[in-house]
Amino acid sequence: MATPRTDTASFHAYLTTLQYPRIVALCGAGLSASSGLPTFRGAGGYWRTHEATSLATPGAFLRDAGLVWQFYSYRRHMALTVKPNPAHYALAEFSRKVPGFQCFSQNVDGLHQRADHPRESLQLLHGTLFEVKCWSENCGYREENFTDPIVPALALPVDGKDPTATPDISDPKVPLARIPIESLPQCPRCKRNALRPGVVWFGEQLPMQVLMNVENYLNDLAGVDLILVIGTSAKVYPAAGYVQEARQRGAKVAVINMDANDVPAGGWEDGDWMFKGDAAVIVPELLR
Ligand code: BJW
Repeated sequence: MATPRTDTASFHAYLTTLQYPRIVALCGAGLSASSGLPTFRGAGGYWRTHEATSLATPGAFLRDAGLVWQFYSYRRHMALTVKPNPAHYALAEFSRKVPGFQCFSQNVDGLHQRADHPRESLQLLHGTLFEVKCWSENCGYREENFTDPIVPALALPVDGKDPTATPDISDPKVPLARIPIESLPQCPRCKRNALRPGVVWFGEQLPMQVLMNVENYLNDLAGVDLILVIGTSAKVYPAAGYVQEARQRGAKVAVINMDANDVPAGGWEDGDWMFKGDAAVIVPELLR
């Protein structure tokens, strides 16, 4: 297997050779880690005693919609509390400078949008925490929603001793209320079903328009010059497959990750880069 380069000089030199750069960033939870949001896998990948990914399924919602809503309500609250970091701003700025740049993001936290990332160069592969939709696809109701908490039953508990403090319900030692489905957000259109978060769970199709935008970009005859793989374990498909697809269209691969072992499927090829460290520091350096 080839050894990736680690110097920013060769990376910047490559960028200067591109007349009409066609560059993709595939982003994951590590991009928002230094903003203070946990990732899915590894040490921070648990919510209470649950693997975060085990709550991101339609089956989990069917089994215990109250628990799944508590998980998402907590994450909506956290995402609203934190701020975009320098990497979100650098990606937004780069997209204003480079017309052939596209950001394919798996993140649902709304931080790209709050960094003013231009909408036309942002493909939200896994939806957003700030859209909710009817559980029934036949009804099809969906709305943007930033209300925190979205219903009173999902308000964070108040500390018995200090009413100004909110105990951290991601800590399994903090008791969690059982919330009946009737107290969860209800669909205002069909009035028969609960609403659910507008994110893409395992086994669900990614938004059709987003899939089309991604495939149109990757299949463009102009090819792809570079794919930046930022803060993602690149284990979840179809997103993970975009690295190989970009390679097949001529792209070099640059990985930005805290963990140098998080290598994209297929391994390294000549001309790739691995930048080990915090995306919030490295991405602005690379895209300046
Ligand atoms: C830092 C850092 C710092 C830390 N700086 N770095 C092909 C093969 C095998 C399986 C499949 C396949 N195709 C489809 C599947 C099934 C499945 C899948 O991929 N399974 C795999 C796990 C094997 N895929 C699906 O089900 C997808 N749907 C689908 O394919 O539908 C087909 C279909 C067609 C027609 C009809 C019906 C269906 C859907 C996948 C949806 C994933 N959803 C989630 C939850 C979203 C909602 C939510 O947020 O709760 O998306 S799961 C979770 O994983 C979330 C993330 O977006 C996604 C990726 O995780 P990410 O972002 O990479 O995070 P981590 O934690 O894994 O990595 C963080 C990285 O950051 C690490 O590397 C750290 O080192 C690093 N890091 N701090 C830089 N400061």
